[in-house]
Amino acid sequence: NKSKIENANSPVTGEGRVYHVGVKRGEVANRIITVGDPKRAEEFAKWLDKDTPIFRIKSHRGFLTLTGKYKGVPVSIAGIGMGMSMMDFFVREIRKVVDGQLSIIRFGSCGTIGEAKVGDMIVQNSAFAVTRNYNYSCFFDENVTPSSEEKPYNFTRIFFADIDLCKKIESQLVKSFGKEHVFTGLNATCDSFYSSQGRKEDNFRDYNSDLIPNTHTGTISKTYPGTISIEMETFMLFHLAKSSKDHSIKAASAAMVFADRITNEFISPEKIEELQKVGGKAILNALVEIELNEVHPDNENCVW
Ligand code: R1P
Ligand code: URA
Repeated sequence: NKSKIENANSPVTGEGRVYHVGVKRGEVANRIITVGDPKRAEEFAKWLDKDTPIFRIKSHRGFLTLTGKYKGVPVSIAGIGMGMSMMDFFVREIRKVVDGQLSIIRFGSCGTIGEAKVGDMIVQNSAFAVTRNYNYSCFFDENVTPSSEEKPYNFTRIFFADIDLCKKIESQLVKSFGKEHVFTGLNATCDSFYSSQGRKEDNFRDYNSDLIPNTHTGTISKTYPGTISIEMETFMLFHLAKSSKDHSIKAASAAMVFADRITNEFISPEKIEELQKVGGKAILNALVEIELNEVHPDNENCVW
């Protein structure tokens, strides 16, 4: 049975497909762009070389992988959904089925808490995570007075992107959007779009009003001054690249600003279309420019 999994520790089907992302060796290139929205992945795939057919696979867990060539170089574009755990599934499972070095660029959307405006581009050269402190006493009992050391949100240390890859992305984005629309800096990856991103909601007790209080002086900015963007995956990508045993992953991240968390402005659907078109090409250019020690499987197992 080709779909049977023999090993619970490393779930791969008899056919060699990783359990969640659903791909096998030869279906994913060493150079990868990850996005959250599968429609964005399809949009980027329109830039791929027309003379190589695009391989497309959608997994039962919502991962979409598209593989083809860009300027003659094999690349994959993946729609992975949202959140740190989806990035964790993706990076770990892809690492199992691709040999040689990997270059992974996330191209997402984000909120700004810095100088960038809605519609600008942010190159995230470093990232920390903000996670809900599930043990915070008030989450358990709203009548408890928390001790002064207890905080409702935790902050990790900072992990870094691959510098060369960042520079290439930055220069491609500047070429496409102009210097005044491209910002580079520190990103906060949050474990919720809502609570740990400081959104105020009527239905839950989140104790998050200090995180981003519509000024640049919230707990996020105080903990890490200079934080310019917030989103939900980049930290995990940088963290896994750093903790890969053979240091074989070059990771970087850029994002389109969809939300201004200081003014509360949100991007229009028309502007998203426009940014994705131009941004996708810039990111593909950066992806194929980077030096990489690629290992391609033999022809019969390879989709490109
Ligand atoms: C939330 O709306 C989603 O948008 C951002 C966040 O990281 C989160 O995944 O990125 P994507 O547009 O790539 O999904
Ligand atoms: N993505 C996020 O995670 N947050 C925002 O505010 C916008 C996009």
